[in-house]
Amino acid sequence: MVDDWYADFVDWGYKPKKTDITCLFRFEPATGMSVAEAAGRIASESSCGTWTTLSVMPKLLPKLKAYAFNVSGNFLKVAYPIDLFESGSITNFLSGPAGNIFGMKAVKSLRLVDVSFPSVYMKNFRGPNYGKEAIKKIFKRKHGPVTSVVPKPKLGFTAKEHACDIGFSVWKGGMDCVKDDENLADQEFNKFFDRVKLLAKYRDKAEKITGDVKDAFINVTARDTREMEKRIRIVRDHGFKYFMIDVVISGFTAVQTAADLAHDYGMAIHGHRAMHSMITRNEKHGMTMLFLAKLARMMGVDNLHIGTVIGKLEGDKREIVATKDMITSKSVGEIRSLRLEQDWGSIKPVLPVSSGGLHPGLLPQIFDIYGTTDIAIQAGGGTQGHPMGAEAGAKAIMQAIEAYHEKVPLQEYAKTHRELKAALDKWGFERPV
Ligand code: RUB
Ligand code: CA
Repeated sequence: MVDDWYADFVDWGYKPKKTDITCLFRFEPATGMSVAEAAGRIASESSCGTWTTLSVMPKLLPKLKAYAFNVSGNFLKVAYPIDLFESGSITNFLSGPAGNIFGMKAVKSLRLVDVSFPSVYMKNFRGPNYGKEAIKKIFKRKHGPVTSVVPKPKLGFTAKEHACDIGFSVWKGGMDCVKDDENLADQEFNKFFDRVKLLAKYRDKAEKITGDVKDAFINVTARDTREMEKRIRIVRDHGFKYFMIDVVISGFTAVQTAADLAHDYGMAIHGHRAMHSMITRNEKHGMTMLFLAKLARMMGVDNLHIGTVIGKLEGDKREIVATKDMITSKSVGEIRSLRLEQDWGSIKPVLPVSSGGLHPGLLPQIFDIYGTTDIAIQAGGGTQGHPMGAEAGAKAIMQAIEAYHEKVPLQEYAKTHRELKAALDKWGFERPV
C-alpha cells in the first residue's frame, strides 16, 4: 500500500478566498477510485503534491496547496491560492491545472471547463489592444460586421494571385480584409515577404477606388518567436493594422510575445484557432473552447474564431453563445456545468469571428445568433465559389448584410441584386457539412 497524502488536498468545507483562482473540472474517476480520492489527486498534482508522503516539507506549503472543495455529479471545483502562480503568465498557469493531471491513471477522463480568475490576477494581463473597438478605430465605421475572405483553395496561389486575383477583387467587391489561411506561412510558392508587399500594393489601390479602409490578416505563425517577430515587423512596416497568428499551434508563450508586440506597435491580432479541436472536441476530456477563448482575451487576441453553430465545423450552440458572452462582456455569471463567473475589469472585449462554410444564404441565421454590430464574418468558398467569380462573391456577401440591415428577406433583395441572386441559386440556405 502506497502511503499517500492526497486526502490533504480535499476539504469539502473550504470557502474560497477572494484572491483564489477557482477551476471547474468535469471528471470521471478511474474504476475502483472514489470521488474523493480522484479529487484529491487532481488538486494535488495540479498544485504542489506528489504521490507519496515526504520527509522534508517547505514551511510555505499550507499557503500554496489547492483544495478540491465542491463536487456535483461529474463536476468538481478546485481552489488554488494565487501565490502558486507566476503573475501574468498563461504558460505557467497551464502547467498546473492543465498539466500532468490530464494523464493521471486516477482519472478516466478530465476536462477543464472554465477558470474564474480574481481581479488581482487579471490585472497583470493587458488584453486586446483594440478588440471590438477596431470597428471604429481601424475601419472608421460605427458598427460591424467586419468582413473577410480567405483565398481558396487554401494553399496553391502564388503571392501575386493571392494579392491581386483574390485580394484586390474582394476588396473591390466591398469586403474589409483578406485573410491568410492557417497553413499559409512562407512556402516557396507563396513567400511571406512577397505576399505582404503585394497585398500592401493592392490594398492601397483598393482603398483609392473604394474610399474605404482595407486591411489583411496575414499569418505570422513561424518556426520560432524571433522569426515571428520579424514577420510582425514586416507586416507593420507595410502599413497593416492587423496580423494573424495560429494561437493554439504557435503556443501560449508565442501568443503572449505577439500580444506585447501588438501593443508596442499599435496593432491588432486576428487569432485563428486551428488545432483547438484536438483538445476541445471531446466532451469528456481536454479543455473547453470557452476556456481557450478566455485565455485568448487575457493574452490580447483582438479577433477570435469561436464557431458558427450552423457552419461546416462542429460546435454546440449553448457553449458558443456562452463563449461569445465570455469574450465580449465586462462580466459574466456562472452557468452550471458550462461556465464560472468572471469579472474582466478593464480588459477590453474581443471581436468574435464566425467562419467555416459560410455563404450569403446563411448570414441572416448567423446575425440572429451574434447580432451584426460586434462580429467579424469570414467566407472562403462562400465568396470564391460564386458562379460569377470572387468580386461578385464579395458583393453577394455585402448584399446579404445590407438586406439584413434593411430587414428585407434575402430572396426579396435578390430580385434587384444579381450577385446575391446567383449565390442563392447555387447554395440556397444549405448548411454545409
Ligand atoms: C473558412 C476557413 C477557416 C475556418 C476556421 O473557409 O478557412 O479557417 O473556417 O474555422 P470556408 P473556425 O469559408 O471556405 O469554410 O472559424 O470554426 O475556427
Ligand atoms: Ca482555414
